[in-house]
Amino acid sequence: ERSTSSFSYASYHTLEEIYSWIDNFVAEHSDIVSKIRIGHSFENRSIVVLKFSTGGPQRRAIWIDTGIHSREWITHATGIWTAKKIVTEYGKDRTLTNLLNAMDIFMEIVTNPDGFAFTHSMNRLWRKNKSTRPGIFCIGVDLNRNWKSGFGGNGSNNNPCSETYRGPSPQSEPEVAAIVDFITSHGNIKALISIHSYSQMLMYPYGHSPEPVPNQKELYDLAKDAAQALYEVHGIQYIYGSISTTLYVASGITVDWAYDNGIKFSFTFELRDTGRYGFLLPASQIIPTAQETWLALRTIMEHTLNH
Ligand code: ING
Ligand code: ZN
Repeated sequence: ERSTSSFSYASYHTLEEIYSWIDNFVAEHSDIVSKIRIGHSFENRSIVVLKFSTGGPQRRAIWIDTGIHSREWITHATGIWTAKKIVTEYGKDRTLTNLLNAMDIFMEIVTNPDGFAFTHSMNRLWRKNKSTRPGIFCIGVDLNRNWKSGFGGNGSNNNPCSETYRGPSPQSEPEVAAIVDFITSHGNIKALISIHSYSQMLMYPYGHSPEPVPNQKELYDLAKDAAQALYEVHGIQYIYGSISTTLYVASGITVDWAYDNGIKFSFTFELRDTGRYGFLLPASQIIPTAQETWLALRTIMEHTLNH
């Protein structure tokens, strides 16, 4: 495809389709969107980030990642719709316009490209990346257990055959290391939002411990407002709270690392549904899911802008 006008936002797409959509999208909106290659995957695929910016060097910024778990297809689809929404709302929606006049947004749509390619070719329910190591029979590390904060703690696994295998050491995986390097060297990321599915939850640190974070009241109130804004779109209920007290204890996760590295607005979503379709959410739910998620994202972004 040579333009995004023929792209169906209401369908699921392959990696090649998404990467070609990204190139067309950047070409069509080069005034505010650019593509940054932040690294490459274990199987040497490009890891790319979309940058939304109206100018200024190293502005305060918001980071959004989707698809760190490859089987969670609704997250990539929601990310793509959201990217399109950002360019169409700039100059129209007051909140988004104010935000982009002062801050940048970074979006990593395919955070686990090798796993995502594998969900199309071989195993629709593949979660981990595709890394291999000499002498280890099983394939893949759980990229949401490979971060340095709380690495090796409860709710992560030392067994390479486990779905929550943490890997041999923090940031051992190139897909995680690329983000750590990018965010660390950027140095001005104020909010990080890591999008998963499914369960309809909006959560914040910590995952590795039930200990409340210093700004837990602020995060709770903001999650509540965001969940309310989401609910008002299609009547879908999200539960919210800290990860360890709302879902389960999980260690070495993205948002704990972000929080411990100074990103005080760190959230993780679990999108639709609550289990009827699970990871196999019908494509007919892509647009409604993205629409409601947008209102929650906007609530978090607005708060970040003003604090
Ligand atoms: N569940 C997440 C998992 O990695 C999660 C839950 C999300 C835990 C964010 C911690 C942080 O186990 C899914 N569905 O991936
Ligand atoms: Zn996940």
